[in-house]
Amino acid sequence: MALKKMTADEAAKLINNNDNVGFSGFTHAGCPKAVPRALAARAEEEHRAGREFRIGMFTGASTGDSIDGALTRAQAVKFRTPYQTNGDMRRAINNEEFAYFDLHLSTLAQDLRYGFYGPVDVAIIEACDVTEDGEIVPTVGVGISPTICRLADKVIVELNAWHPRQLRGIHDLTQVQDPPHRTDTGIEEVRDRIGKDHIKVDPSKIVVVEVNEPNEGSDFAPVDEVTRKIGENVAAFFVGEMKGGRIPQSFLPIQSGVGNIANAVLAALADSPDIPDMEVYTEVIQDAVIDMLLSGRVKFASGSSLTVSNPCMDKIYENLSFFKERVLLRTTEFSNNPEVVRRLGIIAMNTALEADIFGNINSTNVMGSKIMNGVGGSGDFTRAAYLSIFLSPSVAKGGKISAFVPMVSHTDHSEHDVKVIISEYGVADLRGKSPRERAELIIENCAHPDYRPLLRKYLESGTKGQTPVNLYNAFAFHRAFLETGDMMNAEIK
Ligand code: 0RQ
Repeated sequence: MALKKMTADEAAKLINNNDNVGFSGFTHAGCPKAVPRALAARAEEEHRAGREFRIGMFTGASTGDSIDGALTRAQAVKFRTPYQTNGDMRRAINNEEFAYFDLHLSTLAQDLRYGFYGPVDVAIIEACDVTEDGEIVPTVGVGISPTICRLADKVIVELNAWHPRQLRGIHDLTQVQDPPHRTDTGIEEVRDRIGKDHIKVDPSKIVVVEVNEPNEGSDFAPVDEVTRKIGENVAAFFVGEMKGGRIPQSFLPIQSGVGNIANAVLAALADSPDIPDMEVYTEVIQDAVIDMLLSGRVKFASGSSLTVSNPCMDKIYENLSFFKERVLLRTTEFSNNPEVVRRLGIIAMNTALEADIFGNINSTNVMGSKIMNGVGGSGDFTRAAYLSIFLSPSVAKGGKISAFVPMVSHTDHSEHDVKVIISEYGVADLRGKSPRERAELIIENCAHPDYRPLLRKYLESGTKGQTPVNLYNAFAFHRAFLETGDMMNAEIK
């Protein structure tokens, strides 16, 4: 049976007001573009005609501007989950224009199958190939695609000729069984394959929209003095751990979060002669990992997306057979699966917005109330990791914000999950330490020297007890920033 073909505008008409829509991809990678933009235009048209038009949105993680940006600007969003990074969407969420709920990324696909968030009416999937019998081959980001294809009544395939058909074979696509029938994942090594190279969908549910559009990827900021120093501190810490016999000589697979700091840390690991060639088991495979695969420093990388700049994407496509032997793209429920993370002994490295002196981490909410991006996969990895490490520059906004505060204004990862914190000043190894000992290490080794006296004063003001907090002063830093624009003006009484 020939698959139904239509334009993006026609496909957008298949989506109704109040529908819940699932989007393929993970970060900008693997996301559809033309159909969501057409959907945004449709929403605007409906609004002009005086009709309601808003949809619920399920994604793998953040998306490209054609999804989160365009639909936000068209006021077409009813709710959105999980991670997002789009400036317009972030502003709208913080302006309470629609409901946003933040989830650990590995849980969304199963929660959708459990029916926790209502139906998935339509799935929009970017693909490099689709066959008449309903085999869909995603492009470079997977996310929750197999689950939304299974649950949705309609599957709109955005067939993007910018991505070569030969990508088939780079994916490992399957879904876990739901309780009470779940077994173990079967992933015992980073490179283990347990699924198929395509998603199988009843072809009568599929409509195809043919496009040819580049990825919406952006470049990474160049490594600066602070991120370079954080990277060097991470590398030196790993070397010490190997010498001390706490990390095996063959090393362990690493996970690194998204963003500039994560990219800089990987570059530092690549440059360290004392760290052996490694494997990566992570969610986003960024530019630094591609360079490390080419140089041989990374032997194999498993992730949910190739979140790379377009020049880096060109490098991959020029040498695709090389990368297909060394890269696997999985659904998020496998790339971020805590069972696998604990079994493989993954070293997890994620970035904090702020940490408190006892080791609690805020990765998501600026000053407690304004969402930045979301928890992403950091929690999937952190609690189950062999070693969970949080990275942060000691200050933000030109020194007016200290990343190390008396008490975090929002908690994503608790002191019970966080083993090591690293800034450009040094390493706080929190393993086996009491809250007071942790505070001393974080203040002396990680905080910016200008903030150390204030933090010490806070610690001295704390009540006697297991965790020496002072509830009267706990938010003195945040209060000073809100009132004067500078945490240095904090008053500790
Ligand atoms: O803003 O550029 O406007 O100055 O936050 O900070 O230092 O460039 O770091 O790009 O690595 O992002 C935590 C946001 C860090 C990210 C976060 C401001 C700072 C700057 C970015 P400006 P940097 P990064 C994988 C794992 C949570 C989820 C996670 C993140 C901007 O890493 O979203 O780990 N992590 N997921 O100035 C106010 C503070 C601040 C602050 C920094 N305390 N208060 N602003 N900034 N600290 C992801 C996935 O799952 C896909």
